[in-house]
Amino acid sequence: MTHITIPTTPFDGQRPGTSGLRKKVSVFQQPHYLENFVQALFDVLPETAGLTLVLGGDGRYYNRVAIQTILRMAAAKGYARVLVGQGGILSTPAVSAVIRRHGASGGIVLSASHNPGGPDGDFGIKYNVGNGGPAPEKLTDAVFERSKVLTNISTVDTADISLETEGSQLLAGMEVVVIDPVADYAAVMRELFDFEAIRRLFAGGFRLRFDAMCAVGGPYAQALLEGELGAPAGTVVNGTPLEDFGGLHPDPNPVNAQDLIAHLLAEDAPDMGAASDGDADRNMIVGRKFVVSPSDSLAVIAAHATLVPGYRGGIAGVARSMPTSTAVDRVAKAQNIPCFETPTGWKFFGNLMDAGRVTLCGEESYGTGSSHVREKDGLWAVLFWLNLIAATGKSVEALVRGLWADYGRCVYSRHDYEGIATAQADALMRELRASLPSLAGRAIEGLPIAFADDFSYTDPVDGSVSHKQGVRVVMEDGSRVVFRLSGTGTEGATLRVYLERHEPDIARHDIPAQEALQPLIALAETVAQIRAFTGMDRPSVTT
Ligand code: G16
Repeated sequence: MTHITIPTTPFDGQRPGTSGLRKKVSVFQQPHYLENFVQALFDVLPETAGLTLVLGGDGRYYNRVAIQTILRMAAAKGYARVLVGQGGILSTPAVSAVIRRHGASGGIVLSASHNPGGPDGDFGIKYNVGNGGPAPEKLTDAVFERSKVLTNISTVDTADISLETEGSQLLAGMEVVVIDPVADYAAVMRELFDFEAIRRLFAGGFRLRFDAMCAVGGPYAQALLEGELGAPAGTVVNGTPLEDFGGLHPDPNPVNAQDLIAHLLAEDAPDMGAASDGDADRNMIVGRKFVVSPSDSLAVIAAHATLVPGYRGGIAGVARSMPTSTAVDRVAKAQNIPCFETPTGWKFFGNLMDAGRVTLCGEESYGTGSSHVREKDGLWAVLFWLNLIAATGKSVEALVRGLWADYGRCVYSRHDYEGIATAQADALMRELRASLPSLAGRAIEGLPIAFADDFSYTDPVDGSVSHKQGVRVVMEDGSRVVFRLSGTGTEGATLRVYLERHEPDIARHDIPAQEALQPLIALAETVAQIRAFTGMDRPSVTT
């Protein structure tokens, strides 16, 4: 074995987005592409020698190749120890749990989250810091700057090592510990939830269908739900992680998890349905013939948190991303706890959690979580719902209707326009931003506009400021439309239009969302000229 230095030339555009660097697999397969990013990361980390790194991914195509490459580079960099999930597998929340429980200096997650996988799909890499959460912008910016100028990659000349059996081995003097991907995560879940009550729920005949979408959530759901909590075999479907996710698009929403929705609409539907995404940090909750919006899910969890052992002492506060509905704000107000509105991106919650200011947080993009780790956590949300159902004896639908009865319904929808030429998407946002000063005080499509702005956020903990985090047009009654471009796509640009209107009248809670939101939809078209800029006359995905 020898240490080797490989000359390289920087690649364009290795700027990590909201969740690290995500690109087509074919981009990552270019010689030295992955190595460039990893070297840039290792170069800017303040310390690596003698430390412990966590490494794992969602099992998608290229995961195994990338893991061997990173192990060799970590050895060259002088890490003392790398904890790798068996078979290279670790879900994103599990990486966070392992970093925290083992006091590791950080971890590398290999995933493109909910983006499709396989040789023609996407791959991704991101770094999580010592608190278990995604790297802050300061660090990802430094990685990007470094990636533009680095000229050498340091690695070692060794063969691949086996990741199939748990245990310790040496790689060029560095210890590689292959760990059970589920154990640490399961231990955290046992500390939070009333497993006895959930066991009784299943023993009493409660039926759950958990669709892991052939992604990394499967082994976790199988071990906990079927293995430990007594859910019948077959509760977890699509439970084996496949390199191409079996051709599924592992994004747990009603459009991509159609099969789950069909089962929950059927006459013999189970009591509850749930799905998780590629790296198991997102979740969707479905009742019998009843789909729960992620914003409502967060609000229900917050409203009943003290029924769950890990939260019995109360919650310090809640946080949601700006485009997420204000349902949780209403719960927080009633409980007299703070509610923070952050930009989109899980990393913004980390500071608030580390400072003890929030316990629960969530996003409209099917992410919910708490301070037990520093990532959103799909299975955690499912266990939370199971615990609430066990504790209250109420169905999924009854819990949501209870929320609406107490606080009114925040009618909500997101319209996505995918695959827009980047120049067109940028032009749309530019024009929209330019028009903002003229919107306040006007009525458009019969809706009086109170204000329109581009969301800025000052982190209450470290004072850092993030600008241009999404355009919002807010009506006098508080209903609103938000526009932003996705930070997670790999093809062209995606425009997201978020629509929200509060409906206090219980008699109107069953009006379909698209109908209830029609005036806001019309306003969105008028102010942003979506058709003209995108050439599309309807969204590609409506959730
Ligand atoms: C990532 C972040 C989330 C964020 C989402 C936004 O999700 O972790 O916090 O809400 O991106 O996606 P977009 O920019 O496309 O709207 P994930 O699950 O892809 O890591």
